[in-house]
Amino acid sequence: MATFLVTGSFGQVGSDLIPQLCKKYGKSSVIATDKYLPHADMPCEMQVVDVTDYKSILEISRERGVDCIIHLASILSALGEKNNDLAFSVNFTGTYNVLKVARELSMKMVIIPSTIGVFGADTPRENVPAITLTRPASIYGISKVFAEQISSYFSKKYGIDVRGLRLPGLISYSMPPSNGTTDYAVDMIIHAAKHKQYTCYLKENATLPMMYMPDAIKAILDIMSADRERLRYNLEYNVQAFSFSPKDLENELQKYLPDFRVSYVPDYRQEIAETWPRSLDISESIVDWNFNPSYDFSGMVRDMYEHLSMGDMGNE
Ligand code: AKB
Repeated sequence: MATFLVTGSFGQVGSDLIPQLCKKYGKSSVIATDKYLPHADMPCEMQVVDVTDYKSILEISRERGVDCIIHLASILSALGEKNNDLAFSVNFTGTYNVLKVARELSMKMVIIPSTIGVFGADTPRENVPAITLTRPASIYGISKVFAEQISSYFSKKYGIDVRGLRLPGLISYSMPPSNGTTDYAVDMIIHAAKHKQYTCYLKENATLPMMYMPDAIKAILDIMSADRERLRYNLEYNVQAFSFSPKDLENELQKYLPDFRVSYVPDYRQEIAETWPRSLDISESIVDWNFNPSYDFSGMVRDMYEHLSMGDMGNE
């Protein structure tokens, strides 16, 4: 039985992943860590670990016999633009520290999510393949290109099994996202569920790849248990379930609330969104590890709207 240490556990992905990890591998196999512990309960042990501090990750991993780190701690695109130093220390140093600990303790596996943020203005906009130009415009994107490259390096040079996938914008109701460019989508649905109008910081036609959180969690668990022999990449797997623009989401929400209206006041996040693709080629994820999302756009909006109308944000 493996022992998993999860960094950045109390963010948007961790809040949904930890309960599913506990369900699949048992509560005693999971250590949820973050820089600060929240008041919210987790179904497993919680510990403070600062990923920018190598010793902090090493000590707990050695003490507890950790053999897989799931490295979720990351400063997302919007905050990274406001605080380059923070993005550098968490995203570059933190990722390097995690890989060094994995090497030091000869861990079985490391999981590191990448992002659509690795693409840049000179990447094709539609149906982007896994291997293409990755020259991003944001420090977040640059840090994830670094994560992709250093993971391949550690994998080839030290034989560490590093796996990941390029997450698109994620939609979830358990925990609001924080400081990303794609966060508007969750915010817009929250506003609609509260019968409030919404001001969007992206342009109405800013189409981006997206996915509902249950499909993202399933994808992470699936790539973790995939046959290594079948995986041709480390982190470069594209995943998405659908693409939509803010206007598409406004129109979909009007099916539930005909009076719902959005005004569009683009800010610096529009400049980030403009460098990201509108859609991805996910064929290699399907072939290599059977990526198979179940929610389509309208199914996701219906489920989100129902949960948020029942006041579920932060409750699951
Ligand atoms: C962000 O908007 O920064 C993230 C991402 C697409 O990686 N949600």
